[in-house]
Amino acid sequence: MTAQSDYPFTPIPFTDVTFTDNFWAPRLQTNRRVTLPFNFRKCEETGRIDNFAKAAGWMEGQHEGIFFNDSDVFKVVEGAAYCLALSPDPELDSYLDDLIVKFAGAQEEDGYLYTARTIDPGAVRADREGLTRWSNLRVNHELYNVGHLYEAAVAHFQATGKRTLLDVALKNADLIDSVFGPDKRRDVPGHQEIEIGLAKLYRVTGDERYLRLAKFFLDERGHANGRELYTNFGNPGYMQDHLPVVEQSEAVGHAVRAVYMYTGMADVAALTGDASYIAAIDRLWENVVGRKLYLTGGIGARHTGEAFGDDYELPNTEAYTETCAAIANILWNQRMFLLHGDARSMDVLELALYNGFLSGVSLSGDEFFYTNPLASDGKTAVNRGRIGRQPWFDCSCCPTNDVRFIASLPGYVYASDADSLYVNLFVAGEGRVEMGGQSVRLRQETNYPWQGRVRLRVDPARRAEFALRVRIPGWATIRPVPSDLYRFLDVSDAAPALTVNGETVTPALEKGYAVLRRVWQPGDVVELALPLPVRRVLCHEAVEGNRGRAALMRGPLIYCVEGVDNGGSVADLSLADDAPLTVEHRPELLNGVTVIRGEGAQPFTAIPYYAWSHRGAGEMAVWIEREVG
Ligand code: FUB
Ligand code: ZN
Repeated sequence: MTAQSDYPFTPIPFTDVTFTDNFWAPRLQTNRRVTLPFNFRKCEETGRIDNFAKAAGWMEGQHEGIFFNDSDVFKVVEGAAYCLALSPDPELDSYLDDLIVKFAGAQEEDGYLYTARTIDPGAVRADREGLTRWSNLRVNHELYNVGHLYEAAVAHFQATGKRTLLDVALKNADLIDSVFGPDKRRDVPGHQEIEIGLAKLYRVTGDERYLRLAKFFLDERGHANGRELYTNFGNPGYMQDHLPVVEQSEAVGHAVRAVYMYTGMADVAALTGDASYIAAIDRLWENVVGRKLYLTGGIGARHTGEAFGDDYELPNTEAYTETCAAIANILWNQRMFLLHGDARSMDVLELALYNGFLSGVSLSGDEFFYTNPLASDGKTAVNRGRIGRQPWFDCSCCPTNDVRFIASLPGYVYASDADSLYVNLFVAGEGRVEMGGQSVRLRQETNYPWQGRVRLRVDPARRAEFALRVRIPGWATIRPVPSDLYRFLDVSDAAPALTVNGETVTPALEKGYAVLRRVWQPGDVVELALPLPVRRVLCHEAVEGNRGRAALMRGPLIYCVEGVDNGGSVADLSLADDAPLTVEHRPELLNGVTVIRGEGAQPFTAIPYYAWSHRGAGEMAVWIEREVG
């Protein structure tokens, strides 16, 4: 295996992009001020942090909670490191220093870090932690936990320049590398994640052993090599161990595991140039986007096994659509963009971002959805056995994932290659990028997603020739998602329009980007006008639950109807195809939302899906019955 450079497209790092908008900037503030400290407090209250002190021998007591709880702390640390990178905070910095001392204390002499065993090796169970190290990888998350450690360590090192956590991570990775490999122990983690972490360790150290190990864990899947292939819940593909990864074409099994794996494959493909990996994840992407994607960008239909369903198995009330799976979908689609430079991946990413992911975090930042169904009777407990948003869960993978993801969001807006600058998301704020050997400042002014006008000031330090590639979202032209899974009911003649310095331009569209190639001058202004009519969306007939139903979409936002706005019930609501629909911005409602009003025989109000369940339990539906006749 020869390491090659990296992805052909490079994201502009989140540290070089700032948000000043009214939609995301407040979310990032809430994440920093509420969600982050809240997550740390919960990790303290639930013994997740004490587990490290106990493993270090500094505290008495048994391991508390689930055997993969270490990973939650690592994920929050990763989020904290991103916050630190964005703005210095001595208190947070020293809180992390203290935590890292505990992690280092919990680490065994040879690098092993897994508090569930170290605290009391006699208290482990064969069917959980495994009686000895690595003996129950199918279940025990020994390798999953440290994948999150590696991601946190790289983030902390990059934010602070301190090697403390990175040294803990490398010592652990060196141990794993000494145990696993083609001539050593041949096994794979039951839950993928270490592959992503190892790719990051490789990037930061340049040490090819980490990249080789990531590739080993991927290549070993689906090959027995002396072990029994992993299955669960009667599902041979539950852990994506049913076939060699390069032969996989259908997304099956546990959704987070699967999509972390596809993300890791993209990283390894970018770093090694392995075309068979790319061919496999391209096929898997077609399968997910064509047959297994909710209109909200959520994935993973089944509660049993937190898993993908069969093709077109996309129930609404029973949808599992875990928040972590929406995050995984975003991580994967960013990588797919970085491989191919195709806006279709950004269309999927944007859909998941504004809908299936965002519904998972309350406006206040301290209540969460684990599952994100597309319909609710308001009575059935679906959110890990509870009704409505919850502050925490025994398995709190989602709240802890939210923290790290939101903090890193500015890194998804822009990207570049040798001669092009890509504008992928529309968020008011500033960015800075090196193009053609000089610094270019970008300033977006927009009230997206409520309004479709985007004013982009392009400020190179000196005249510079490059192509500015502005994403024209699929929803603004032909289709809500880049497949035939969903389609617009009506044809809209409103088309996106672009001007440069006030003059209308009609640039070529390449891979979903309007290509503006010119010599840019300081102060040049590009204006994009994306029409935002309310669109009715229909679903592929093969999805049983959506037959005869329509959903409402405006820009990247999917809407839902909630009982509280509609006389208590939405179950019997129906919508005529020609019923007039109007919009109204309501600054006082749900931190400011644009609502859709149906003005037909049955008047109704719809709100953005992400904002549902903030006003008590009640009925909710994304897909509304179409009135016949
Ligand atoms: O197993 C670790 C995490 O917990 C998974 O990613 C989630 O689906 C939840 O099961
Ligand atoms: Zn989760």
